[in-house]
Amino acid sequence: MIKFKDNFYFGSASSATQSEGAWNEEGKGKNIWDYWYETERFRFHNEIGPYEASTFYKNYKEDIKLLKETGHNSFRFSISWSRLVPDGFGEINKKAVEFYNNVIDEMLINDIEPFINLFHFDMPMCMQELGGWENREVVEHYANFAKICFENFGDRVKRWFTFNEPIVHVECGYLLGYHYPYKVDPKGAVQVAYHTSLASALAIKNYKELNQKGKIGIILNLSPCYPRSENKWDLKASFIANLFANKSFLDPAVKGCFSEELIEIIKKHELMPNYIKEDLDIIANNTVDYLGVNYYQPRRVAARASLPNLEAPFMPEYYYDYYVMPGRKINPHRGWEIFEKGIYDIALNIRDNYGNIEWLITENGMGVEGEEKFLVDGIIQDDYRIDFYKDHLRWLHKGIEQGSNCIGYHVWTFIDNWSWLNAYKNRYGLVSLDLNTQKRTIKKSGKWYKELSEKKGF
Ligand code: BGP
Repeated sequence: MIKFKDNFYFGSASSATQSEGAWNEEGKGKNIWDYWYETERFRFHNEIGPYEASTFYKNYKEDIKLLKETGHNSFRFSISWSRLVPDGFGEINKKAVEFYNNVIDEMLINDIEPFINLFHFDMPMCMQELGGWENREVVEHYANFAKICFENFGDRVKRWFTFNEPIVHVECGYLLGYHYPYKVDPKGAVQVAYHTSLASALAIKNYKELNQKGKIGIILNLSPCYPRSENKWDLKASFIANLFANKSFLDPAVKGCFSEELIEIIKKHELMPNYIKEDLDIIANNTVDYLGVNYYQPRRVAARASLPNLEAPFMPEYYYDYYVMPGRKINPHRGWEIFEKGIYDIALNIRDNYGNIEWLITENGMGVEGEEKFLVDGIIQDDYRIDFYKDHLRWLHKGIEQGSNCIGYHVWTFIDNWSWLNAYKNRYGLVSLDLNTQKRTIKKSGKWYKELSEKKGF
């Protein structure tokens, strides 16, 4: 049997924009997603936007009951900045304080430990109008927002995260044209990345000053990089891919500094951000207590086969090609490779290169299209999802046996929810959601997850 410690965290994760709904109710300000959907619906899958999130704002009590029924001893959600502080800074929305207090209290009554994340791709629109993460002033406003959260909820919440997958708003918002403000601006991207690391450190500083005796960390989507071969040029490609994909945020978060090799590349392409020495000190002195790791897929790379277009805006792929490994296992609905051993490689990397810092899996999951076809007697028979979890948990367990300091496993996600790029196309939940009636029904995986959590293994 694969057995985890008795105090191992089992749970799942969610985010405000994807789950709350009530996007314009009870004083909430607009965030970039609300604004973008209002102005450019055609950019959203089937024109379904965040307005149609899974109604946690109204149904949190029922949802927390379902968390209990699916074996959660912990749950991660995010606080919406634009709900709590609608103007970005200044006045606090009392209705939002009441809502998040209710959620936290309801979770605690049910013995579910809250993990709160402060930023999940959801920049308030008024802050974006100031330049978003490109502007140092917004960094300051974010740190104040974080402080407001600690002051209001930190008496009961002892596990915090400053950001979810910060590299996503850098890449998707400033390089790839996937998320608002869909700029293709490498220099802006580097400035945004640097300011995000600074914002995280400032939030950590604020947290420590309040002495609330909890832990604060950051959630990174780590994609272990694998070279096509041992050829030295493939190895170099993989080394550089790793600098951008993983070390860019891992190093400042855990070690308080940026990788020298990455800085060299950034300098070579004349992309250095504006910075001051005092801010670098803030990053150096305010590292994380623990790490959240979202793991979905590895990154396989090879030496570039062609010269990059020197006139095109710089992309990290200047240094490598993606390698499609024959025989790879794939989730065809999302197009992502499934490589369970990646979780073990992450565990050992943290153990060996990041001081064996405490960490947990904060997202891992499988989105499947057309799940209705697995419906038998009203319940989705998602055996493929159970297998997916088991296969990852085996490798995670192996990493723990070899000394990696992993304290939990959270899946993505608890209930089928709206997704940034795919709306409701792919379903990830332990609980299914009927979009017409909002009815929630526990899937086979949800029942299995309860057993897993009770037995602490399988
Ligand atoms: C992560 C995000 C989540 C979630 C998940 C699934 O990157 O933190 O918010 O969306 O991926 O991805 P998708 O919804 O794109 O299928």
